[in-house]
Amino acid sequence: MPQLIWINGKLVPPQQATVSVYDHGVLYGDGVFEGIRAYHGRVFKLRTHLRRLFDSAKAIRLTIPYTIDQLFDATHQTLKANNRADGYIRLCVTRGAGPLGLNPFQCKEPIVFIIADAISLYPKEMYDKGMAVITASTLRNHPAALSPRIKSLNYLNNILAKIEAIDAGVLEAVMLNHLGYVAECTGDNIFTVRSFAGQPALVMPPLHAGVLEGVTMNTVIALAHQQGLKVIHTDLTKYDLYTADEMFLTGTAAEVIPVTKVDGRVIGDGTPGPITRKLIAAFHALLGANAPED
Ligand code: PXG
Repeated sequence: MPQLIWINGKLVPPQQATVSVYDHGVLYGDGVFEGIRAYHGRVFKLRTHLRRLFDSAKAIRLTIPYTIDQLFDATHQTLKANNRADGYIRLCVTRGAGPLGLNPFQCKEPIVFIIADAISLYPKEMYDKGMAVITASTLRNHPAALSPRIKSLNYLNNILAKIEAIDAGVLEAVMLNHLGYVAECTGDNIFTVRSFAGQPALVMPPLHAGVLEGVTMNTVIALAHQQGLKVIHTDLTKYDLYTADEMFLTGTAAEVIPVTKVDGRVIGDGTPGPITRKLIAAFHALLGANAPED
């Protein structure tokens, strides 16, 4: 348990870090959040996460009563107050308390809170041997209904797909969009590896397939470019997953994790492939004492 939570400018014990039952974050899932990681006292890509937070807030007409610089400092303050150099940071902005009814503009004070805690999403052996996933029957939110670009407090769409995964005995589910194309997993972005004339390339869904623009995803794309790998954004079907040479997922909590089975079908030769392993190594090399905070 963290010792202190940052909430609207104050560091308080968890029992005192409370929101109202009238908070529209609770009543309607009206709010936005970020999940961020700290490594060796450095907060990985903190400014990129904060920019996405402000973009998500703008997309739902929520004004965050702090600046990016203030939340940057508040995040470090929270880590320090909990003596944490490594861990997981959950930064949430709720619409705040207001009268019953959907109207968000009667909520006068958004609540911003920052939790510094630990997270371990997948067992270590899955990073060595690869993980199995399923494709969910629950479709990703239609972008015209609730854009998957918004990291909102309403995760029911993803939770329903996650339940399908757990029911099927695996930990993650691939979500397709309303057109039947691959979008992303419930909390991770999807990459495949495929060779063209003997040259391996990364092949992945475009953002318009209904994808959250992952911070880890963009980091891995940059690493791939540094390694001279081509990155192709194109619509993928289940067929493209089943016949890929390699597959892996990226996310703040998951980092980079190989996938070796989809719907019970073996991907590639059933072990984490060479491109996946090379990108995992390159990603880990970024997480040292000089981990980027920009
Ligand atoms: N897609 C979705 C729907 C996500 O929620 C990602 C992709 C990966 O994005 P990043 O920026 O993290 O590379 C996410 C992120 C959790 C947890 O508590 C989930 C995420 C991040 C951190 C923690 O399960 N999802």
